[in-house]
Amino acid sequence: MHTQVAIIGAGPAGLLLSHLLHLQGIDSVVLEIQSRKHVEERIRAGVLEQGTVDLLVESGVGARLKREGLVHHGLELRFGGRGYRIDLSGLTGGRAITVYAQQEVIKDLIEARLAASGKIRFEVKDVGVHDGAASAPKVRYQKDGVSHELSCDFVAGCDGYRGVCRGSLPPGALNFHDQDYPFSWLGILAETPPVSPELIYCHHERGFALFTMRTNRLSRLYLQCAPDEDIANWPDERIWQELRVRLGNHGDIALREGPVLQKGITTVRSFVAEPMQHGKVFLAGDAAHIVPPTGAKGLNLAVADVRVLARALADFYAGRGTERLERYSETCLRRVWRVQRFSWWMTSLLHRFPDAGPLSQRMQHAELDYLAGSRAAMAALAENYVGLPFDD
Ligand code: RFL
Ligand code: PHB
Repeated sequence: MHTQVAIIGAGPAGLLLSHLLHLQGIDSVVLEIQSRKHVEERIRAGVLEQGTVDLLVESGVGARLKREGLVHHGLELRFGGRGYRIDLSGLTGGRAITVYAQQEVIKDLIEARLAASGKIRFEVKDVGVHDGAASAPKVRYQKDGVSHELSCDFVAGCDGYRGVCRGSLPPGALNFHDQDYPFSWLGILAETPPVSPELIYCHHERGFALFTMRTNRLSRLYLQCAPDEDIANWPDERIWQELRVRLGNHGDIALREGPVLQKGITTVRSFVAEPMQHGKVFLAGDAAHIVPPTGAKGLNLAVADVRVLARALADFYAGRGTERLERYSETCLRRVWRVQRFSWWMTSLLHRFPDAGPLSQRMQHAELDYLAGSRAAMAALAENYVGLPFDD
């Protein structure tokens, strides 16, 4: 079988790329190791930048997002016993973020692809990319015990951090930049109303906590924990107790304990693979980079990558040349590094670093204090949080 673009991975990057290519009349096949149910239920990100929302709406997959997404014009930073509102919209000329769960974006994209007879192969096995540097790359995989070979013009590696595409490239083709942090995030999804209509990022001497939401009845709550934390050490009562302590008493809607629907631990990491392309293989999203979750950027960065890739492939197939394709990695990496910097900065600002001495702690408090009193510093946070403008 032949397709123009073989897309590995049906996460936000792979599905949106397939959708954007379809709008340009470009054929693709998406290969996914998990089942449709699994990818539609996987709980992850929740914050969409303005540019992400605009792209989803403009490309025709934003109707439910517009109806059900919660538009937020601000967020709160809480530390030293006080809360400070960052007026995201007031500081950015009216831009905002939208809270809409990643798995809802996934559902909307899968529905749109299937309604347009798009080809998504779920539950494939042993995906392998061959001859990625050649003019005719091939992707081999197994489905229901049968071996398949897909020949294509390009491979889009949208298979996340643990995928196979990055590793299929010759040794030395990419450089890797990697940093681990001395903590992880313990996250729960709970059936309880949010304590505030806006997100609350708390810096506390016992560690960072984040109060976010999915709907008016569903809260998403995170706690900084040890990097190698065993989830068995965190029965629900301990999580609620710790959340209450780190939130403090600020006249919020009371934090009510509700059924915990999901509980998990997320590694906090910065990672970049450079360049994001080799031969006919283009990496996008988490396959090429990971940001710590504090800036809420991973999904948004995946969307920004595939926007660039879709435009570059559209130019190529319309006979407008290869310039955008050749600049793919350079264009994406400019944004990737700026977003890495912001995510690292938010992480450094808000977490408790176990080995930080008194000087580093005082510096951190001074930076929080400066932020709380400076419109310019708040504007810098707001501008990055709502999302930097697309480059081209
Ligand atoms: P994904 O979503 O990991 O999708 C990759 C897909 O590839 C499949 N796959 C393979 N398919 C075929 N063959 C193989 N060999 C394969 N190996 C893997 C996988 O099954 C999967 O379906 O990557 P993508 O598309 O690049 O999207 C990235 C985002 O998912 C990720 O960056 C965000 O979820 C990160 N993130 C957040 N991002 C935000 O923008 N805002 C947030 O608020 C936010 N919060 C978060 C987050 C991530 C979290 N976790 C769990 C990592 C909160 C958390 C807790
Ligand atoms: C979420 O809603 O899951 C979320 C929000 C903000 C973050 C990370 C995760 O920084």
